Amino acid sequence: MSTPTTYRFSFGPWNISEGGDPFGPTVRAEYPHEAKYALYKPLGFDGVQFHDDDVVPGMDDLTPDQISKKATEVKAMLGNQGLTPEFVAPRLWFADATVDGGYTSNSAADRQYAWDRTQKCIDIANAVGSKAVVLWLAREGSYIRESKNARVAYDRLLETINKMLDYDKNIEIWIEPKPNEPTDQAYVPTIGHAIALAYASKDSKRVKGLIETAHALLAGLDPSDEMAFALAHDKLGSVHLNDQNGLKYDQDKNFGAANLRAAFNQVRVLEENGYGSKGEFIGLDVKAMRTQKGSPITAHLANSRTIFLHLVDKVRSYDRKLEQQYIEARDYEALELFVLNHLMGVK
Ligand code: GLO
Ligand code: MG
Repeated sequence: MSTPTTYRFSFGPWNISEGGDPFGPTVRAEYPHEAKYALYKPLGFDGVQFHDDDVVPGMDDLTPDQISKKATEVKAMLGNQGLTPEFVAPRLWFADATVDGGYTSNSAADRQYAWDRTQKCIDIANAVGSKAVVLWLAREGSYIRESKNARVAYDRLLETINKMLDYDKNIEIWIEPKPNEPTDQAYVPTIGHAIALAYASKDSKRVKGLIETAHALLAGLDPSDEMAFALAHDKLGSVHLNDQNGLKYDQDKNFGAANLRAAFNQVRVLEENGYGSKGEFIGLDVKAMRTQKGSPITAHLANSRTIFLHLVDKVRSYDRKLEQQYIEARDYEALELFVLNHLMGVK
């Protein structure tokens, strides 16, 4: 497997935020959405991840022509900045019609809204020049277990995936699993669920996963093992590297900030499996700290990227012969000390 010598990085405009949270208003001056594109290259990023309405704000009230015109403008803007639109995700968690989910809502009218919105999202992905749509299934779950029929919900999710594959014969669908938040229990909590849906679909090659570190940790799983599972099926479309300090709200901390060793292992698995060599991006889904002053706030993105690159060095300078010796001798005490010393730079 070939290892890319360099990596391409991406993030979404939502990662540059004004610092609002559920307990308080924004704390920084608003930074115009479209001015964000000029920040990417200087920060060392080449890819932009989008929600459909990041590309076309207010899209629910626009005609197909207006949507296409706006998306074409954004495509030109990206072209001018030398940026690649990595994916577009339908934002199915804001509208009144998605209060109880979209594809899995009990209301037929809500499900119709979700499908209409998904078609528009695919149209936007095409117009902006992106080959993938990400499904973060935010509200496809339940707040109380008895409110929805899980069996029916799985049928509806698969039906939607098949309809998307039919609607566009080229687009890839990358499912981003998350076990909870905003719902109590989500229907696609892990990459295993996502990949089962992929294989059950009518064109499994075009259905993959996007693994976010924090989401795997919230499911009580090891992110590097989740990544290895997807890679073994050639189904890791993208990643959202970040970090998470235990089982609490979704923190989106800087990559490596809570568990450097787990971050090292994610980079190790990505490197060992040639992730990136087919153009896959290293996506970062990191949250700007509310306490940070100024506008725009970008240090969290630059710092997470820097940590990733330091860890690439650590993976490449990891003594594989010694590793093998310890594994063969089954001396995992020595192996663990070797890993920790290596991470700390102790010779
Ligand atoms: C939230 C998700 C979210 C998605 C994004 C793209 O927990 O991580 O940020 O990644 O909306 O679909
Ligand atoms: Mg994410």
